[in-house]
Amino acid sequence: MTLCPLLIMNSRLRSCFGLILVGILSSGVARAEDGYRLWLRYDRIVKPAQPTFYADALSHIVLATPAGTDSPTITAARDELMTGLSGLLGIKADITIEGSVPNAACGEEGYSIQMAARGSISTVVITANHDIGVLYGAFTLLRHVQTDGLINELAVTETPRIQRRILDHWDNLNRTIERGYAGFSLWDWFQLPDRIDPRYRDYARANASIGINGAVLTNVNADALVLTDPYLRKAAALAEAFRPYGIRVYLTARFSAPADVGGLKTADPLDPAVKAWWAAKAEEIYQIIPDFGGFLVKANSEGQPGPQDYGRTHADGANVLADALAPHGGIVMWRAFVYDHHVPDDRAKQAYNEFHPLDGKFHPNVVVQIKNGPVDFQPREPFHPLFGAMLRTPLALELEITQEYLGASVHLAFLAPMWKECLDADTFASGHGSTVARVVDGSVDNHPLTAIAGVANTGTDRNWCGHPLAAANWYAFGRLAWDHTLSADRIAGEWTRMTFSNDPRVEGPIQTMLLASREAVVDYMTPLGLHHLMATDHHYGPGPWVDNLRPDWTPVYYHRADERGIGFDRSATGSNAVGQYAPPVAKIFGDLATCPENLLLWFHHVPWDYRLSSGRTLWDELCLHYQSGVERTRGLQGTWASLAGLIDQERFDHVRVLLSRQERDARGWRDACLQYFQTFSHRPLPAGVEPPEHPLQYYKDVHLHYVPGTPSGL
Ligand code: GCW
Repeated sequence: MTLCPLLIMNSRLRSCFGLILVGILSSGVARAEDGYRLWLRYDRIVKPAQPTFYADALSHIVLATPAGTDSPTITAARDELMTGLSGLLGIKADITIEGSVPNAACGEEGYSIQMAARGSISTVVITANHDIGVLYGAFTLLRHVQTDGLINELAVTETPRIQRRILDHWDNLNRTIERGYAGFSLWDWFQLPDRIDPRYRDYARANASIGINGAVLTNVNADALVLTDPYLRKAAALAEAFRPYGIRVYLTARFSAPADVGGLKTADPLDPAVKAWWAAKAEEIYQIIPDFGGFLVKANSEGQPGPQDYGRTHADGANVLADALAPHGGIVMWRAFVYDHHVPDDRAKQAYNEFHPLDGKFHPNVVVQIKNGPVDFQPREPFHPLFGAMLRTPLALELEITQEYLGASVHLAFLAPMWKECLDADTFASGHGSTVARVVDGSVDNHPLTAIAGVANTGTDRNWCGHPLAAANWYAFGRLAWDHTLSADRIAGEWTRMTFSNDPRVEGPIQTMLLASREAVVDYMTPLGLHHLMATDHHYGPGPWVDNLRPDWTPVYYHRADERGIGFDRSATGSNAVGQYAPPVAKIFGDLATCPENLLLWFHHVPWDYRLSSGRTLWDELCLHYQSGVERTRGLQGTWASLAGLIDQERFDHVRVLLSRQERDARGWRDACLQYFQTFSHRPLPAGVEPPEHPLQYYKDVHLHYVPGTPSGL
């Protein structure tokens, strides 16, 4: 028999050892906040709102479905509740599974949470028609406790507004991630399907906690290899790890796959052999992954193959894949982000020009996936005109969670306010009130298939998203995908409480920082509707002078600064991109007097001395916006500094360093852009704008090497 070493020590030694142990446990090592737990930290709530009530009600929980039986998903719900409640409140809950009658109000994925008295025992009952609803209900209950909500007021029945809530991973099979700033791909393709990294389960848990129910595993700049048997088996292993959490896998389909890996001579979608190849491929995939979600396709864009290579349309291409998937219940998400080798008169018009004529021509299991704005995920864009122009086609909204154009994982930019701007925009597709959100959730045109996608910001970094505050964007995407009516404010508050603390001294300042951050980025990068001013390839720093690429890849094409003024004339006298919007919208955007100032230079070429609503000239206002962007980053630093001692040192230091780099970068953007634009405006910087630190040439000479996420690696 071996005696525990602690027992054979004398009592003095024992207490000394005990002290050391306590010391270690309470030191940074044992309590490190490395961000791995994301918003699912279940640390003890110091002063719960209703301690005795909690203890009473949450000690008995019933999970009820019509089937009334256990399953991996119900087990996941029970495990999460046990872990969560014991961590948050020290409660060991008694959780039972019961049968229930179907509840139409809960739909396919929804749930109802009610308090019920069972004899003298008060109980929380989570009811759903399917197991996944119970899991979502469990996460809602935990969020309520974690954010210190009043549990006796908890009576919720909820269903998601959009059916397919998907993360698009731009992950390559070699584990690099296009526009990924948080390490390498989570998917260890080489070791799959043998090794199931425990992280896969934590990834699925985090997604389920915010209602995400799909993951496209691979980059839209696709490798056809993923459609071959060995890779399908790897994808199947991931699907199995995610399944209890309600997450289906999808893959990107390279349009030339029938030729690339199928041995055919063509990928012409109307060729019978090609049709047969896709049908057989779908059959094979569903043998291996029975609940496979479908394909995401980027075709005839940025060098990707597509149906136009054979003189066919996007609809011809999408439909051949859709027909192959239809017998198995799969869908095609066909992207409208098209960027072909012809230089258009206005790049912002291209997607509409190609897709609007195809409205009504797609098969029912195709959804056309459209970025929020017509150019490319810029810090501010107007909503994409296609949302108002394809009533006969289900349309998915594609958002970019990863901060390709908003400072990567170095800058703080909370994106919920930006996404709300798009979701709440009125397209007038079918009269007033046809917001982008209502087009996407199907309520404007009654489409049964609805979807929303977010380009993921996850990677192998310990904290998942690189910047300790960037997970707020992953969280916000899931919450808005579930319910687009939630406010950015509420989402910021929830995330902060769960990720940091319910202490108002912490919650308030972080929430304020989050909400202010995106506008700060707009101000120091692309104020007043400017866009696409970034350096080539890595898209991190400023490059407004770049003019040596094909025209519509260059900033000069977009800002059009000259001696007269600045901005892209997209009004009726210019490219008439405004004509792609419904008349009431076109009227507002198309008129310099009514165009919102924050989109002014998107739609108009404006003289330098044009007076804005402030009474200042355009030049002065532009300069002051850049200056204000810098000042806002200083504001973020100041607010963060006030949290010293209130949050853990690890995250505090990490964010502090990043905010200081953000302020330096903001100065760089301001000084580079203003000095460059000054070569056209010939006007002095107005009072209040700090003089540039270096001459223009200094900024032109900056060359950043090996910026993460850059496809060419330059
Ligand atoms: O924003 C651009 C990116 C490309 C990306 C492309 C797309 C995956 O710079 O890296 O490619 O959009 O959305 O297809």
